[in-house]
Amino acid sequence: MADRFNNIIVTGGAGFIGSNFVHWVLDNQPGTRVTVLDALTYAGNRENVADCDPERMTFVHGDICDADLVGRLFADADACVHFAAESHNDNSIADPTPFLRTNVEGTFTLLQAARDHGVRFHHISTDEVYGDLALDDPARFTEETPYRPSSPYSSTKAASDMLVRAWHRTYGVPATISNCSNNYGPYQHIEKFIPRQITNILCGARPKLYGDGLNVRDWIHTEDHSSAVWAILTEGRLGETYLIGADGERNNIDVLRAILAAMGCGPDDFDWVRDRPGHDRRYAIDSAKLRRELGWQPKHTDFAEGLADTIAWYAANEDWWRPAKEATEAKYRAQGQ
Ligand code: NAD
Ligand code: TDX
Repeated sequence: MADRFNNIIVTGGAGFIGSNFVHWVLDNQPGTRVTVLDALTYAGNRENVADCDPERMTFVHGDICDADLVGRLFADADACVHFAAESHNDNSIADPTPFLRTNVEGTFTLLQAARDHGVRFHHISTDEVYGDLALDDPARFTEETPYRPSSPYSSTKAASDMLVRAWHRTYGVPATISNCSNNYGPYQHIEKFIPRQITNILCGARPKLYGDGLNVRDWIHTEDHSSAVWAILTEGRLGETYLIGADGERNNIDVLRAILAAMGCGPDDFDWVRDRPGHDRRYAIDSAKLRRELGWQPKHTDFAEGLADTIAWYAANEDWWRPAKEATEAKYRAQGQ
């Protein structure tokens, strides 16, 4: 089935997960060409896809809210995998405005083009649409869990999911949705938890832990997210939602102490800082549907090994992250974090 998709648009392909997906497709799907559509916000970096074969990857610098541009690109595409978003919870608390525009209006603009041109649409979403779970709750999120988003970010992602469902049911847009847990790996912006702490240590600064450090996230390597998205794009049932997760629940202080140990620091070499307002306690994904229906399995099941590779990547790519470090930390300092 995969060769149906000769030309796919990847929105947000210069961001963290989008660029990893572009590399995964070029490495694993020889029949597929990719058109990256990315506005290169503070989170996008042209360098992330600079090494891609120009015969197979075209980069378009543009906004997903630009209906004329989006319409032109969709006229020549078989499918769109939609990663572009404002993605950081702390930023959404400081200023929700760009989250409404990109995550809601941008998804609407793409759906209209998918409808006009009959393009297969896969929407990338997050487990955060389901709110949070208590630490002692045996439950995990499934496709049947009610939506209960907490933050401005997750509420705009929930809104975008609802648009996709409506455009599928009302207009017959051939769409699927995936809701994934926390990703880690190379090319992640240094505002996010794992790369912030690694790059702090590399700079000689102390890592920063929010609240009591007991919040749980369900970690998945971004390469496993890519393989799951491809399975859903090519084999998933239209109109369906699939949860993506790799059984990687860990609390923040354990992850931080694993980073500290791997980088030769002591277990208490960090600062406790102000908690995030409305901070979700725990995320946990049950990915049984994806595994059962599509036979997907994660490859990166050893978190310590994935973390060591990620630390090595940031240590070897200081030129990539250094230009953003001071501005990122200045923003956090102003928020008491
Ligand atoms: P990111 O912030 O690293 O990248 C977002 C990309 O989108 C950037 O390249 C940016 O330039 C681009 N972009 C932003 N606004 C745009 C616009 N208006 N037009 C065109 N491009 C625009 O994000 P990420 O962490 O790679 O997340 C990608 C997707 O995955 C998002 O939809 C996010 O909600 C979802 N997701 C992320 C995680 C995670 O752990 N990071 C987990 C689950 C789901
Ligand atoms: O310095 C920090 N210290 C800290 O304790 C930062 C940046 C974060 N944290 C905590 C907050 C969270 O409990 O670490 C956890 C992870 O934080 P983030 O990396 O900001 O991720 P999160 O808020 O869980 O959201 C991520 O996963 C779901 C992505 O950013 C979202 O795009 C995705 O939808």
